[in-house]
Amino acid sequence: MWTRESIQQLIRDRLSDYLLVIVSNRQPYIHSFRKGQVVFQRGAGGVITALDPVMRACSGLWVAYGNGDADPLVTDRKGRVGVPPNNPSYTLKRVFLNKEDIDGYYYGYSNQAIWPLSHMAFQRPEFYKEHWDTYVEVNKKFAQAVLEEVENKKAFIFIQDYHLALLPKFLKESEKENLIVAHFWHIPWPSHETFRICPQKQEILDGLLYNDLLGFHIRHFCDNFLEAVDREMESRIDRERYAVIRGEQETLVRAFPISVDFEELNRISQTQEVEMAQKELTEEYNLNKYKIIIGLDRIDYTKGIPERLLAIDRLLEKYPRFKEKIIFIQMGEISRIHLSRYKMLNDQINSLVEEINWKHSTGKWRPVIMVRRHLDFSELIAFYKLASVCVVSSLHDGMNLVAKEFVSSRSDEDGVLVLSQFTGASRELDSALLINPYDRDDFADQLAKALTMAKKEREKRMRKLREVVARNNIYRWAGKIISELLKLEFEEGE
Ligand code: GDG
Repeated sequence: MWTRESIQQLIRDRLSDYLLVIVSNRQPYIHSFRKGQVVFQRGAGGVITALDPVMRACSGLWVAYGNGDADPLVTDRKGRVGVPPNNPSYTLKRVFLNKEDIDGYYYGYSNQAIWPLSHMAFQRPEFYKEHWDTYVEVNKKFAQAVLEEVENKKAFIFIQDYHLALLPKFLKESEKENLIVAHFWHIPWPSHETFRICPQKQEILDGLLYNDLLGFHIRHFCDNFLEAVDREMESRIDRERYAVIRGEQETLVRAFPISVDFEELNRISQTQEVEMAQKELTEEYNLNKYKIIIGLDRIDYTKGIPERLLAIDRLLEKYPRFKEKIIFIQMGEISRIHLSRYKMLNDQINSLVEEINWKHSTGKWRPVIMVRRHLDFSELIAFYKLASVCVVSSLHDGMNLVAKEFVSSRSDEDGVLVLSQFTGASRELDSALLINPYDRDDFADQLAKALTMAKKEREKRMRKLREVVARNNIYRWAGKIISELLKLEFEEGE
């Protein structure tokens, strides 16, 4: 079983003469001003949970966009700062981007072109030449930041996500020796029918094929990627080995399903702090007498939030006996709000909540509560524990960590997970109630089934789900990728 300690050991034993570099858009630590004071915060999410301990063990380098308002104040001339700030053990190098960079690279090409292109959510991607040009420039800035620090050292470079598709190319073009480059693509890779509309498809594939290792969550996305390469690029594909060969360069394409820190979530879920939070939330939202259904997402059109609300509406229409018995709580922070599509979604969700509450409410009971504030971690776990049912209804999702967090938090082995079959997570979590979010009637039926499921069956399913996440934890994800990289190193050495 992979643990934080075993992965730290692997790094110390096998990676000691390499510099390990992680590159991502999002940074592991953010400095900001609060009441005139500089404070820091650790970033959230699976990648940071998994890779922060790895970096601490090997004193590596993490290169990321410095988005905190106090970031420039604490960094040196080259944008570097020791982190964790209270006990520095590795270097964070911040790439500072201006407003035009962010508009073109982040809001523009990454989130108006690649994001909708990669998700089957019937959102038309928008391709603008200016966005692409900025995307290229920002990828160059990241490459420069990495190369400046690597100098002539032997380095493993591990790139995160779709913001940096061209970075492998710019790194390898530097012709530095001893660079091994891996990349993990956190979102789906679309089918070729979809991908081929992208005007920059060849440049993107070309950029990614400078990687030595390219990872996706599931085999299906690897297959889609190989299909795109087959149709668009001059190359040889070795289907047995899942490898693409172009000249001297070979790219291995592998599935590594990302996960969560099961042990840690399981532990935290049993702390007094979480118990307190449960009590406070129950009081704050007056939840005492009801069965709770929860949903938690970044507010994004891929997450199927309107579909979920419509299923709750249908549930109450079809099974009125649940009236005054259940409450559905949707939590989630607004994201990418500068994009009009996200503003529209937000308005759509608000009006659906209004409508459904108006339609079904009786006396003081209202079926839907929307929680819009950022939840701290113990509140989040408290909500997972309060829930009889957790609903994940993404229209398309690379993995979906909420499903795995819910399962990890249920040390009581109770609670039902209702999970979209269009998430990467559904491949592993097949003891959940799997739904098609587009099928409103069946979705409502599955919710009814979840709400009335016998305790024995709930426990049986939850135990199976927990076994899967405990085994396939976040350290296994990182460990498998690093082990694969180490194989590459040894091949080169022989
Ligand atoms: C991409 C892919 C893939 C949300 N609100 C709060 C909060 N969260 C946390 C959740 C969870 C995370 O955000 C969301 O993770 P997901 O995996 O669901 O989704 P994406 O952001 O779309 O991530 C996805 C992932 O990359 C990893 O590879 O699984 O498919 O789209 O951890 O807990 N956390 C706190 N307060 C909140 O209010 N503390």
